Amino acid sequence: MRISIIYFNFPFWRAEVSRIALHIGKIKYDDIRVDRDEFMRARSSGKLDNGTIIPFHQLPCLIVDDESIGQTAGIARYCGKLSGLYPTDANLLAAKIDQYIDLMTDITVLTFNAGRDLKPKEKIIKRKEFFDQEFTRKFRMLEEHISNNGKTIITKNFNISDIALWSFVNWITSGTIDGFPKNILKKYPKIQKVFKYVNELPEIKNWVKNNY
Ligand SMILES: N[C@@H](CCC(=O)N[C@@H](CS)C(=O)NCC(=O)O)C(=O)O
Repeated sequence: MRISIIYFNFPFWRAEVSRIALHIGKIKYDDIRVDRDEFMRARSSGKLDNGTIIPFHQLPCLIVDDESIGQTAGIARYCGKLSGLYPTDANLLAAKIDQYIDLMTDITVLTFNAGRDLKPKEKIIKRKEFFDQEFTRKFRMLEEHISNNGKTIITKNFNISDIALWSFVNWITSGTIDGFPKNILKKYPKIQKVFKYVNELPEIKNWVKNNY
């Protein structure tokens, strides 16, 4: 079986969760990175320049043999199953994991859309307001529902949602999102602990060393 993950050449969580799951699971795959120009062509045609189909004209995209699969969460589940980081026979645990990945997807979409069509001055006001209100409301809910074990989102179970959260936190604390302060984690001790636990894993350190 030949696996590829297609995304841009940067470590955004939508692709990182699957790239890192496969890395941890020692599953061989092609880590294909496309530039913006090629993506813009694929966005309009639904195909990469070499003819690879990109369903829904969005990235990330997973290729298994000659089948193309879109959507971050579905790709992450597939890669998680191959890597032992997502259950294949525990439906309730699977649903618990899914809810966190889907929440991160919701917050991501809200973040990209906040103030999107406004002029720069109004945009920054809107984005600060978004951070203070809707983002904080959702992020608090995430904090509230994380386990108290100081390591993982779900008690006794390291899985793709922990990798997604680690990468998601890297993004929101990167200082690159308009209207977001850098010290976001201060008020979120449980999220901080999950981040720290994942950040210290040897496989993650190794990934960071080789890719960032
Ligand atoms: N629902 C999709 C959204 C993916 C998405 O929006 N990807 C961006 C790049 S990070 C993209 O392809 N945007 C172009 C578009 O939506 O047309 C997912 O969760 O994977």
